[in-house]
Amino acid sequence: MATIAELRQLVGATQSQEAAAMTRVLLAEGHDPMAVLEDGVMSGLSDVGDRFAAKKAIVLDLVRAGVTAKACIPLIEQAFPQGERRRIDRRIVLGTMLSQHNIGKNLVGTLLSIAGFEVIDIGEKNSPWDFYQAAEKSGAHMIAVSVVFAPAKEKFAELLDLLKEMKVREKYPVIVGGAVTSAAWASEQGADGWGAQAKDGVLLAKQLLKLA
Ligand code: B12
Repeated sequence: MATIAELRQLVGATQSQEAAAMTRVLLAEGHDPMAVLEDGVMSGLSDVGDRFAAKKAIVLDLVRAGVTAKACIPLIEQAFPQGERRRIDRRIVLGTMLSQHNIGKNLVGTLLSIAGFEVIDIGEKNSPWDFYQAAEKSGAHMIAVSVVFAPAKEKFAELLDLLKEMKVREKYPVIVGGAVTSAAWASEQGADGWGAQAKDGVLLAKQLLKLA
């Protein structure tokens, strides 16, 4: 029988094809898709990240890790329970602040969409102004920001300042998550919510938009 630990090992070794094959097997054997994602793929990616931080891996390994994640995650997404397919009339602007890391952001978007929210995905490498403009243009009810590398943290603070300056801070609850963030940091910045995992985005949206 395949184990999630084996998947973690394959993702950590950035063996994309083998990892995708193992993901298929685990899902077919009935493992919980969230556990396959978090304990298999995410933990394997963290292992690559830790090696990179310890200078035991190079940028090419990060690229390979990204390719591996993109080979596995769509398979897992297909296995997520689809809910009632109910539409909720609330728009959420979602994007990655500054960086090109988009895997976590895409997962948040998938889960928000499955939950019924309308997701305005503004993609990667966004500035605070991009989030503000997209929210105003789309008549959004909330802003969700993915912060995956250190320089984006400063920009997140700038986004909250910009919203205050434009006198729309009260209009948009702002939630944040991503590899380099924490609950304490998010609350220091004045974010309305922080999520460790993509699924927290759905809980936060329901709470903050008073749907829970
Ligand atoms: C794959 C990867 C890459 C790939 C990304 C491919 C892609 N298309 O996304 C590439 C090769 C592009 C890359 C590049 C770089 N990377 Co990189 N990368 C990673 C790696 C290994 C995995 C990232 C990932 O996708 N994780 C999986 C996703 C699902 O996790 P996640 O984004 O954290 O999201 C989860 C949660 O945080 C949460 N979440 C995320 N966003 C949100 C938002 C909300 C609202 C909520 C509620 C939840 C939520 O939900 C997700 C699922 O549970 C990480 C290591 C790690 N520990 O994460 C390093 C890492 C993020 N990278 C890092 C670095 C330094 C870089 C580079 C600067 C390297 C370089 N010298 O060039 C460049 C930056 C490029 C740029 N300008 O953006 C560092 C950042 C450290 C720091 N303090 O800044 C890390 C942490 C590695 C490390 N330990 O040093 N990288």
